[in-house]
Amino acid sequence: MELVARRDLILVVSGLGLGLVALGLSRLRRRRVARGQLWASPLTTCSRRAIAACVEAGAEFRFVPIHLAKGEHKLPQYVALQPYGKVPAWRDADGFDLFESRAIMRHVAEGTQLIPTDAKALALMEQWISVEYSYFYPAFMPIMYMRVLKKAPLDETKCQQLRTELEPTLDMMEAHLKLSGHPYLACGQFTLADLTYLCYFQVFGAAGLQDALDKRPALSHWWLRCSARPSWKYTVSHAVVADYACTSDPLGRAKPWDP
Ligand SMILES: N[C@@H](CCC(=O)N[C@@H](CS)C(=O)NCC(=O)O)C(=O)O
Repeated sequence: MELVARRDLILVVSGLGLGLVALGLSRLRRRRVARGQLWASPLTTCSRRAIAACVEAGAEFRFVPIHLAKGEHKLPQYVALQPYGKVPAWRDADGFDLFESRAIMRHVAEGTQLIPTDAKALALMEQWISVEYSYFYPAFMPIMYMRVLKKAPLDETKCQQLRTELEPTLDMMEAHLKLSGHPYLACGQFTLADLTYLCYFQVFGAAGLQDALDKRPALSHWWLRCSARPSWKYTVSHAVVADYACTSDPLGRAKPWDP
């Protein structure tokens, strides 16, 4: 009898020990802070994704503005960092280089609340990031090029056709937000699934799509909730744009980020 009790005690104590180790490890995972340097143009969608991820993740980073109009993204020293000559680009404090905004957002957010640990929430986050890249971006971006950036000749028929392609994704987001009962796309917390879309909704009005948002109440509330976050306000604030305006040498004059 005494033996059984002792064995049970040992089991309980080792169970508790394992639990504490697991708790410690999960705490440790949550404490990771990205450190490095971000080259970006704060007025562009891809840069905004990366800036918001850095700010939201609490990364310690130097922000290096790249002036697209001056062609700074085509300078050889920048192309050595981003071989396509596009923004953004990232360098870890240990010298590890990375480009592509979605890769940067994942890297700087690793070990933070922006990436859920729950398997289903994580899978949903990946689903919505994939929807953004596969369906949302291809339909939205050409409209943005025509109506906002005016880099392509305006073709209203084409815009209408692209909008028709975008609508099912907006419907799916609306239905998912309504049915899941969650305030955010992947779960109850703000994750990269939400963050990756903010750069587009920021310019929805300018892209002539405001009514597409207004007629979807769950999506409208989600946008209000997300765009009120301090990280997003900073990302689209004059502070970033002012840094951007006063820089002449993108690689030589990195400025410490000042929240
Ligand atoms: N897939 C890339 C796209 C990068 C990209 O196209 N960046 C644009 C701004 S959103 C750019 O640098 N444009 C300037 C150019 O192409 O010359 C990413 O997500 O980082």
